[in-house]
Amino acid sequence: MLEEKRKKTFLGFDFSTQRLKALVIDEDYVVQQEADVEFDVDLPEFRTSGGVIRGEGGEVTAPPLLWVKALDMVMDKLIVEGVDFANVEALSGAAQQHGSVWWSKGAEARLASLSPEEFLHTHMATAFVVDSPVWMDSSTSADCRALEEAVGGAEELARITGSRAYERFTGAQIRKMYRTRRRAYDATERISLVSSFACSLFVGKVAPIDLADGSGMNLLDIHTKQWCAKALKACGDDSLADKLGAPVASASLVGPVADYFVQRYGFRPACKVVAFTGDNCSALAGLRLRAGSVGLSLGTSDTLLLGLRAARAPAAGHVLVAPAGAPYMALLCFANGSLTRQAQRDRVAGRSWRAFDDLLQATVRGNMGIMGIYYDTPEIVPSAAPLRRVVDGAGRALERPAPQFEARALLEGQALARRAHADDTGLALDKSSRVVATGGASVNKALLQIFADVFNTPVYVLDSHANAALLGAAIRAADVWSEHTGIPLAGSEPALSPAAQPYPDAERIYAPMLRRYRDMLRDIPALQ
Ligand code: XUL
Repeated sequence: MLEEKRKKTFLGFDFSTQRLKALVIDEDYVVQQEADVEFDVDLPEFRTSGGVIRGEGGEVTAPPLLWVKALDMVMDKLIVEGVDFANVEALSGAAQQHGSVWWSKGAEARLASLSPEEFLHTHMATAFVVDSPVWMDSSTSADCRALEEAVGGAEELARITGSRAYERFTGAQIRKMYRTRRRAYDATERISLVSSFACSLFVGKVAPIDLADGSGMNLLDIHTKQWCAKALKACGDDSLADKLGAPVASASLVGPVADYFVQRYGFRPACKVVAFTGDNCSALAGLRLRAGSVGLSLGTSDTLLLGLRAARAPAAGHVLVAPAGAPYMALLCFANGSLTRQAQRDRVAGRSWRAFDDLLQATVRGNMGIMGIYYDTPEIVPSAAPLRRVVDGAGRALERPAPQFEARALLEGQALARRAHADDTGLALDKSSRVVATGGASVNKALLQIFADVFNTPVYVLDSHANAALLGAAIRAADVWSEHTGIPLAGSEPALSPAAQPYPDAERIYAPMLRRYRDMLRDIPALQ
């Protein structure tokens, strides 16, 4: 009786670039407690800046022991917040994508025999062979080209793994280690992603890589859901498959929590650990996006998360196995987001969003055919050098467009770009589709109206200023636990407010513009 009445909670972690965050939700998915550790500030002995260490030639790494020590700290902070770990039914986590953790020989045995008297970081002090290359690393261009060539070209690699070769992806990072630091490669017992590494600490063994985060490596065949033999061969030797271990579905239970956590923090031995995944994958779960829905994070850069029914080979961006909600997902990162919007606002409207809004209101939707591309910084999707180009309805370049036309050309151009590239990944919008906007610029009503019209889909905003990846981690723990135990949870949908509805003539105005925008994109020089 007492057992049944016990409060059920679920714990989520997010090992992000600059901090480790943790949060507890209850059965209704309402947030109960939160805690976080900021790496630079709380763990200054690791001498990171923004959570990373920058080296020569684009190398960016982080010491894995920093993340272990941060976990010791965040657990203590959760206790201070009043968390009773005996109520946690299941836990899971998210982590920055692509980073790799190189476990030394004997590390797995050490994970299995942790003494609850000691901090985790005391046990794990010698568990890692090298610092972890992270997603900001750009030192592997040569390895990317070699990997593409080995599997039959960039397009073939994208068809198999969901992405062309990218510097930060783990395959190229492993290849570089194998090529330039063979002794470190040979001394490595297992290679984890940051997500599966973090999960390993909780289960007391090297946890499997999940299929969603595993799709960010350029090594996984996203159709067969097995490692791609050709890609493995191009990046390491015969031991690589064993070093990686077999990938598992993201919704897998990977074990009960290790005895260390039972003894030290009072978890129940039955507490379940759900495979950890990448932060963007976790955000898809946190926003509860289904196939045909769009998560739109409007920040320094704009990131699109798309729920997909089927995988297509994108020329730009990434298709991943989805962790929940849809079979596949796409991740598109547009470098020119809020900073570009601000810089252009300053130029045409003198630092004032109100003045910029007045300019917008002085134009009509569709901007009389005037369209623009504004890349203040090199663009990622599509790969292109900085550029500013504005054309009229007949496609002729305009040298000095009036400021009101520029204001609308900037925002409509950004929304058209997001739509064109989303369509290319196979996004199929239908009547149940919605765009869920998050991030700083999601307060900009005029921008959201343009997105609603260009996607011809209603736009919602998240009510609380929630961290979708962190929330997603706890929600995944709860969802998988519920599915596994057969005990239903009230589990609410995220609290969304309607922000913009498409006008009835949206399709008529923007469908032809989208075609013209694609013509315009074809003419821009690619970044070499
Ligand atoms: C995605 C990527 C970043 C990291 C940030 O491809 O590299 O968004 O996941 O944590």
